[in-house]
Amino acid sequence: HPQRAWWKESTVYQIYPTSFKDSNGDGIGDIPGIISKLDYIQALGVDIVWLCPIYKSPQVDMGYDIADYKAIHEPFGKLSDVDDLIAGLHARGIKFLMDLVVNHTSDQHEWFKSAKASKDSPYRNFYIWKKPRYDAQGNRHPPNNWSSYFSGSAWEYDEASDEYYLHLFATEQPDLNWEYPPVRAAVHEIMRFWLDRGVDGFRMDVINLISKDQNFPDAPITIPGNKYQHGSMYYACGPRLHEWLQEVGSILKEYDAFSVGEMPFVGDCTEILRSVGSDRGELNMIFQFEMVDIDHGPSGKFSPRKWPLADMKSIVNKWQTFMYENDGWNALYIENHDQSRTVSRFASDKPQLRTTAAKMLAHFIAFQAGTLFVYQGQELGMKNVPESWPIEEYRDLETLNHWNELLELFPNDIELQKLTRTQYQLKSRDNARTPIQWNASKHAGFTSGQPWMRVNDDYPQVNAEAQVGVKGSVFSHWAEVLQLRKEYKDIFIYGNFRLLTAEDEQVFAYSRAYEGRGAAVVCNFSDTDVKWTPPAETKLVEEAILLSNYTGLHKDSEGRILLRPFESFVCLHS
Ligand code: ISL
Ligand code: CA
Repeated sequence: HPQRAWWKESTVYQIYPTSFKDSNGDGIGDIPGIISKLDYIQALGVDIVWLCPIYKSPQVDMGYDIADYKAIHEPFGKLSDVDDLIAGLHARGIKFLMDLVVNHTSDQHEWFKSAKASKDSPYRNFYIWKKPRYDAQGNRHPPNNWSSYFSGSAWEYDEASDEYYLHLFATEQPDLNWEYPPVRAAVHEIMRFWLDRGVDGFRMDVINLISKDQNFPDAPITIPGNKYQHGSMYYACGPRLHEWLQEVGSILKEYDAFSVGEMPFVGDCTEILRSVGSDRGELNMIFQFEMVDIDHGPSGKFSPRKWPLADMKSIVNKWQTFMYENDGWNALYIENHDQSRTVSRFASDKPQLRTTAAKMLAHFIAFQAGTLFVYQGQELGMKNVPESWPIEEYRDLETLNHWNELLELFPNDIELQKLTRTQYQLKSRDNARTPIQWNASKHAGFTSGQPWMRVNDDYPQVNAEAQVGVKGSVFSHWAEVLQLRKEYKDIFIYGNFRLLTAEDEQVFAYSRAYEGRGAAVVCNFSDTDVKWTPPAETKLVEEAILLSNYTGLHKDSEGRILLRPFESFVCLHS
């Protein structure tokens, strides 16, 4: 069995501060707003709260561009508000995680301003600078062909010094040079600053990208026709990652702090185990991306892919089994501020099916082995933005840069533009960033002013007030799910994982077991009735059902289970 640990038994609630609750009518969510909703958070039954970045920032990438690691973004509040928040959470027995973004800073950070101002600056080496390349005609080019994740080249030319700096994300997010020891010392110092202030741990942004191949080679052509190419093989889990994560890990250990690292672009469990293995002294767990990239097409996120359920099964099975057998640990998530709403993306958001689908997806993710992450609004079954919204309602630079690039490259391809718009409505990060719907009043009670981003049109029907304490609501169901994870923690936290039907294209079923006691989780991922035969050794009876999104268990004379649209239940078995 896996070793026991408090952080394995925890559920984390993720808050996107800008869209959670506005307390002063400026249309932007803030820390006092969060404090006013602590009872709501407690009612859900979570153990940890993670806040997306609240540091001082020009907000080019919604706070993932930090200008000062020890100051708070003014519209969010003051340092003393953070102290109050921590106190309010701790009083309720809830821990607090900060989002730490240290692969890059904002270009408005004092370090970068100084680095850019002069090649002799003591901060010049805090960032990654390279000479231009020139072709035979004498034209200037970036040092290599790497693309930025937010369109265009990953390099930006600096006229004054005749050098380029690296930015894997936006131009305004220069990458830090972790090879330079003072950078690491500065990161360690920032960690201690927050840990000493009472923070219980960190979610570490794109932490597997910090070590780059120092030869900075050109990336192979994976998307033909594109000027710039994905270079992740030269910096995702790069040469010195583990050395540096062990330094970070030793600080975390000193404070018994929680850590989850975000690690895109790796599907190799063995590589990930080096960061999360219990004997490694690095991180507790990481966010892998295989599951949430399942519908990304051949030319990236905004190209379509029809995904078979079998793919999702093999991804889940792979991570579940591997971490169990190798003493690692999983982070479980299907939604966050970078992913769209799963009722819309993986099930159905039709008004008559949304509630049922949201509960099915809750069972699907929550009873797997790992530490569970719930993203704000997921507990209400919030859905993607309506199809009818024009592009002007979108706010995220990823989508907007992509759209502008598309218009530039294919100004007359109306079909491609239409198709891409459909893809935004399905997968854009904006879908997860609409304000939380608190009640049926104007702007869903999120703000008394004008919200920074339009509230989803369905708020009169879908909102917290209509769900908290209401039997049968998505919120109440999630609360029961979290309760069950605690009540049956031997099974759901420490038990093994077994996929029950590898082939079936409609039903995702798995079983968790611990010393002879087990539970099956059965999920109909389709909007139609399905007949499903459980494996012979897995006896499922109505009396042993712990939780269901329908009532009763329908069987036919041959013992097949008749699952209704998106029906899902959790059932004890011996
Ligand atoms: O959301 C993505 C693009 O579709 C991902 O590639 C995302 O950029 C990647 O997961 C890294 O995300 C994190 O770092 C980014 C920030 O924009 C995201 O919000 C953050 O979660 C840069 O700091
Ligand atoms: Ca505000």
